[in-house]
Amino acid sequence: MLSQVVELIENKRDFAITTHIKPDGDGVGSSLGLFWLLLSLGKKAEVIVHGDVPAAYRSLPGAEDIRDVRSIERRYDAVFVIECSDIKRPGIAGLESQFTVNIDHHATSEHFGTVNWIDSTASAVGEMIYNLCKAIGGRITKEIAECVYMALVTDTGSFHFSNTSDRTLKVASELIKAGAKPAKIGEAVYANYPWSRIELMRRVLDTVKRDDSGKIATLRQTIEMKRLSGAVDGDNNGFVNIPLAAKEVVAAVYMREVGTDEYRVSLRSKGDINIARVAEKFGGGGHKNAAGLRIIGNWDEKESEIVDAVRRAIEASEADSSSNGLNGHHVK
Ligand SMILES: [Mn+2]
Repeated sequence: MLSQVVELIENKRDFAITTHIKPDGDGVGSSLGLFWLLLSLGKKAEVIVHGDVPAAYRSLPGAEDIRDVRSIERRYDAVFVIECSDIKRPGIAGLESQFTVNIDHHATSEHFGTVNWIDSTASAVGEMIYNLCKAIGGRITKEIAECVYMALVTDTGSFHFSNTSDRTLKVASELIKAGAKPAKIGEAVYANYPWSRIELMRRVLDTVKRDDSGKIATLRQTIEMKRLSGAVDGDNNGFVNIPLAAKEVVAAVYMREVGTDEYRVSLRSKGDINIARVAEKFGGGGHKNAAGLRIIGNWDEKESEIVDAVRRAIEASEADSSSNGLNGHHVK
């Protein structure tokens, strides 16, 4: 819990911070926010991540010093593990034998850390880092503000997903006061992709269809589309949400070919439709409005099995309520 984290930061001095592979804005922003907090307290800290930092987050202060690490080389007083469901998620060998501090806002997180601080009411780990800064009596520097703001903006879909609370906006307001620039950070995330994203989007959108009810939209992406577009990882971020812009569409299924007869599937829904239940039926998981799974088999057959399951989830939600707000939450 928070008090344990405060105590260990006060009593130790040599830290590393890591997050999951293919980190999102919360992973990178929270790691760097904590990094700047530790430095401001006179501690030693470094951020270590398996792989490259995605382009959207490279303009954050401290991002250029993040080290690509696959295996831990030495003993730290403690290693903070940000936004990970288990100790394997960072993809860094040797983490198990360190003193680890698990910081996450997903209720499903395993308590794998030596110390565990899980707050499922936080919109993002970024919100927790802000709380930590306050609890430890630290000052919100401009660097901390920019990094934590990035975490909030990306995890809440620019403050419109269902995890956005009055606290989230209060924290965001404090961060802006401390020097975070919403327009600059928004541009880094939403207007900073390579052209290959547009090429890939054009091809994927060409496959968009709806079922007979008009409520479920499907999208497909082949390996060939990715190749023709010259696309890189991350170029397809958010494609699954595009059909949800239509009023009558309440669920979207985005199937991405990753091998022979093998697909990664992203699912999204609006309101009370529990799309996580659908993902679980196929061995996947996620949140109520955002989930994912991996599936093997014939494309048409698997797509219709998934669409049928989504249809049943829609019927179940229509049967038990009339709520229909626009919701969503990210999946790690
Ligand atoms: Mn998060």
